[in-house]
Amino acid sequence: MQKIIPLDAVSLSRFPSRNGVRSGAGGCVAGSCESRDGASELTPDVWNKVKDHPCYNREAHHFFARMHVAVAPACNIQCNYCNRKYDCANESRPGVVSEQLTPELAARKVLWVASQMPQLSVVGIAGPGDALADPRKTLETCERISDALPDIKLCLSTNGLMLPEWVDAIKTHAIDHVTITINAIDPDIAEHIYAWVAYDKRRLTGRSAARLLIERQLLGLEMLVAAGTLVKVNSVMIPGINDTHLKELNTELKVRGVFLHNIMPLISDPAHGTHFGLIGQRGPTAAELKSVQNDLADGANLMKHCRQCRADAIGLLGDDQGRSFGIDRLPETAVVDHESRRNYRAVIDRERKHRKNATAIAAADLRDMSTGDQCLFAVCTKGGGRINQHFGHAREFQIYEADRLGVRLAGHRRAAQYCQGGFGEDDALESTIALLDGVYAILCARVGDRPRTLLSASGIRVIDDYAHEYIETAVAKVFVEHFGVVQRTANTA
Ligand code: CLF
Ligand code: SF4
Repeated sequence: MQKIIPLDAVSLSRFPSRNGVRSGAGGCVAGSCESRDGASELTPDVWNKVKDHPCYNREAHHFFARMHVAVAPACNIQCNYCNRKYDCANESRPGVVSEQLTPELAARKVLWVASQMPQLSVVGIAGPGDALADPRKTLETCERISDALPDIKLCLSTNGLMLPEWVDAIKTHAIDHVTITINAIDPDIAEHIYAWVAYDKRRLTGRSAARLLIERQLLGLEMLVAAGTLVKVNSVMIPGINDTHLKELNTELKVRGVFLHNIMPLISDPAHGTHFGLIGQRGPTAAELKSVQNDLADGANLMKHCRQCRADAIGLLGDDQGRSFGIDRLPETAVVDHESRRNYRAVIDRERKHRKNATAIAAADLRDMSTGDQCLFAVCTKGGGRINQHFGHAREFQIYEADRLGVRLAGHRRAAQYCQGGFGEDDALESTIALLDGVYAILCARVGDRPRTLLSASGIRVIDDYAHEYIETAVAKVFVEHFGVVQRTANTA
């Protein structure tokens, strides 16, 4: 294997927001291999829109943060998986917020967060209801944010019912990214997902409600694509209801030019008070979700790094800092250091080039292998695309798959944190072991003796030799080493 010289990790959490700038990695050559995330496959206009968007570009999610402002409480449909009355500060799922904002407060809060967090690149309006049920608040918020911070990308999420009426306004307000939640394009399936749809002063139920919603969603989607807006479609995977329909949906979305399709597992718990929670409708297992994603490999491009965020989430995906920015602490004024924001982007540009180079070298090593096998790896990371988190601090594991075609992000699995400040929580460890079913190895920056012993006893390798290395290169090294041993053993047998 060629030698990869690791450069200093970019410490995102310690990046100075106001004074001074860390110097980044330099002197590297961009690799030749581009993924769907890369500039080479996209027009300059589209690349400019997605380059720093943590949801639309999976590489960007290692470096850039999004912020949701909860200015849209109303909704015009009722999904059977939604209950906006329930709020728990620890709960991460769409529709949940701890505070609602006026457009004026939302814009002030964005300035405050941007003054503290140079990683902030996108502001999204994702509820807690529907962003277009009362579009005046959504559009006024966007206007205020654009005026105050022109380098922020705007994003919104909608059920699509009112979309056709607002495509022109979305364009005028420079909202380049729109997510539509479409769970089915067959009314016979969709009628089991929606309790009612309110449109034109009427409340529809059953099949006619589902048909109207689907018509409006697809019309809005086509209009947005024609207008040059990037469209992502979220679909909630509901076993026994729409799981076998997702392939047909994905094919339709590809034909209609969506940029990404995000299959989200149903979150269902009776405590949330949703219809599905109360009737015991289960969500898919990680294996079921992966199986559907594998089945869609030739369709519309899939997003696999979604964290099903709250409607008031702030920060890197998977590391919600929303509680640090409560409205009760909102300052009267906040000064954004624009130079610091520009410097952060320059550092990240250099880091990305170096990472791309290292990843290309690792990919070349994998291509030389003769195995057709694939392995799953669980990675502990705080961001920056590096293995830089202690096992005991992980509240989620990023799952990567490796084979001779490369190393790819396959999703994430949420976990209970093992380390409780001085002692380890054995129950959490037990649930983590169950959660990591099918995983070959965990890569982390450090790990304690007890978790190492118990994880190893359950058949999961625990590796902390690659602290602060790039995820893809470390995974590739372990994969090559593992199958090298397998190969040698077979040859000498
Ligand atoms: Fe927010 Fe959605 Fe924009 Fe992202 S979230 S409005 S596109 S800025 Fe992202 Fe969160 Fe998944 Fe949404 S991880 S739930 S896909
Ligand atoms: Fe809830 Fe969104 Fe469905 Fe409205 S569209 S019911 S806010 S999930």
